[in-house]
Amino acid sequence: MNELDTLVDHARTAFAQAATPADLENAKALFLGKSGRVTELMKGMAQLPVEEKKARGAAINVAKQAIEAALNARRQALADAELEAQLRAEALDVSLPGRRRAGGGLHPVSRTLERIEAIFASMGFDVADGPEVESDWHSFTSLNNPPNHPARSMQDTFYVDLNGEDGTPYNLRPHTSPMQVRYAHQQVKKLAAQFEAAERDPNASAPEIRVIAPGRTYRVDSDATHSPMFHQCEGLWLGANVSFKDLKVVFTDFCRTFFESDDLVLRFRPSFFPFTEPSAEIDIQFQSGPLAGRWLEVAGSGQVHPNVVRNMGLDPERYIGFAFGMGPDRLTMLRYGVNDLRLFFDGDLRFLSQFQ
Ligand code: 2U9
Repeated sequence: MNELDTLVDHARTAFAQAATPADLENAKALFLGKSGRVTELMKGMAQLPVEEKKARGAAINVAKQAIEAALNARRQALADAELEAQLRAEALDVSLPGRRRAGGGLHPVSRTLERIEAIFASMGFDVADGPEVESDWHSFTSLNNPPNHPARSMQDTFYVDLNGEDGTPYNLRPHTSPMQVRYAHQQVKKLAAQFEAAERDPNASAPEIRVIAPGRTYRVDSDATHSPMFHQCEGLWLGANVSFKDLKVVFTDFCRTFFESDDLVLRFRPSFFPFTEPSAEIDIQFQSGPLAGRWLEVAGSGQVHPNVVRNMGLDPERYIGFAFGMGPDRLTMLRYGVNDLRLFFDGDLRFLSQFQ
């Protein structure tokens, strides 16, 4: 093999060993560059006798073309390999099943609220709604709270930087009671003729107020069993002669239905609230299951205070009845065995998807 064949062989080997386009350009420079081997051979022709130059030049040219052909072949091979790698990386397996959007579902507390509403609707209760930003009168004064009651303090209630016409600041309602006051006023206006007839004719059946008020409420509090935003559901039944007995019957029926436990036992513990008198905390006791035998507080209740009946636009001499307040978040924790209230509001789908 002569020197030119050996040169072409070395060039082919060097190009074959170039792993990237940059390596290949460096290898090209060694053979075809300004100071490459082929350029040196061409320069070396200057010393040859004239009759040898032509043949020598032709032979070097053949070698140069062979080296350029090897260079282009390697360039193409590297480009093909790059394209192949890119196509493999971006390959889309169209035979894979489609990525379906996960189905949504109801939040566990929403399920509880729907369940509470369905049970009380079956007992003839209406469902009230109302504003979450409330006036001082609806949240406190109408409910017989004295001016300096601790519930009004900034430690317990969130206030909005806006005052009502009476100069008192608006608040984020700390309970759902205001909706019941609003509902009663609406009913008195809507059923005015019936209320007036009942005033005139003692035998006329007095219209009743029978309503629950579920919704979000806000208090300055936060730990495993308290959240700044939580849910409450209060209930109210006012009529000519709605007694504490009716409260015990209605709430016992509700709890046994809600917890699907016919032998659930309730106890009514004397307590105090400004808006009811007498007042009672309500505890339940399961007779079987993991919570059997333990008394669990689930609500507060009582006969509506006469001042509150009056603030609802009714005559407390003619309308009496009970009210209660419970925490749907707490009922949900009991029903599903959840021990940290904050889990409901973190938005972690790993927790929430267990309730679908
Ligand atoms: C009107 C008149 C009376 C609602 C009531 C309670 C007792 C009570 C809380 C306990 C903790 C709710 O679960 S909780 O967050 N509530 O204890 N609420 S009586 O009394 C009313 C409401 C509206 C017009």
